[in-house]
Amino acid sequence: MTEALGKGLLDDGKGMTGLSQSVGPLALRRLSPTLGLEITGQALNEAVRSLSTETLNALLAEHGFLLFPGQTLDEATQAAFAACLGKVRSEGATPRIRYVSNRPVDDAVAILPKGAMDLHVDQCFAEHPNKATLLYGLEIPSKGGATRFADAVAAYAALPRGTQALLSGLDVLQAYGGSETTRTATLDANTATWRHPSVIKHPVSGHALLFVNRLMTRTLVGLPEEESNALLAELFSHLEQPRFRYDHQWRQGDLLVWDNLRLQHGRAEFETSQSRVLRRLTIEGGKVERFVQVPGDQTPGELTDVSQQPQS
Ligand SMILES: O=C(O)CCC(=O)C(=O)O
Repeated sequence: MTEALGKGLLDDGKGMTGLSQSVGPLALRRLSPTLGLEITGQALNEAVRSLSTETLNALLAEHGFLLFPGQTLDEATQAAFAACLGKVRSEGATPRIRYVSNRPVDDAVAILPKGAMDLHVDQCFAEHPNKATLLYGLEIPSKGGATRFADAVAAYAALPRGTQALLSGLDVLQAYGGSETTRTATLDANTATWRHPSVIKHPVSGHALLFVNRLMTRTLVGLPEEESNALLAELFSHLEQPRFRYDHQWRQGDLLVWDNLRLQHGRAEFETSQSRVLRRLTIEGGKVERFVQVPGDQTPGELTDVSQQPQS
């Protein structure tokens, strides 16, 4: 139902890049063959009246991220829009607003100030990872600082069947600690961790997705340490290939909304002498479900099939 809705709005049957279409007063444009939909033509609060919550979520599942450029949003307007997508993460009755910022923003909480950030999934180290993230661009450096994405659904589908089969029985330990931005050899003693399946079912599309990311996935549970490290390194490189990636170069006034399970995200390096200030809200997710593979319905890819290699 939701996929059909998303497709119905833009599908020409040819998977064309850059295909544009009007839906009432809104102009919709694909940003790449598989990822990203730009929605223009109206201020956000009017756009929300044109697009129901169901349609917004269907578009998000279909395109991975939605871009609403040229917006002027205060905290309340951004939070009201977030509420159209699901349950906003809150602190008591107040939406949890954070500024991803390298300078203080009044008395608000500023996080993740500097430098490149490895790909990750927000809150994958907790029982219920977030469903979606909304970032709004307030101050943008002249160079660098793109938000980087990798499509974990496409990456899974491109794995060889043997690797898919191996992963289907494995869990991963997700953890966040040590460094906020890059993978470290060791973790802090008080690091938050959660064990999840290594391949999960997307709650909206039902697609399998690779639930392994460079910043937060520490081990494939049950494999010897060396084997786990080697396979994880291979999976990280597989996910980060250009064919699964998209970088969003920010402009002031962009509102970006992404599906936190299908897309892993991170950040490119930027010149920290310039301000980079983004306002962030997140949408709560639910229970994570293991993907159960139906034999024969995935296309094999090019990753070395580790399950076929002799054990040392
Ligand atoms: O700064 C960015 O582009 C991404 C920040 C981030 O990882 C997050 O908001 O979860």
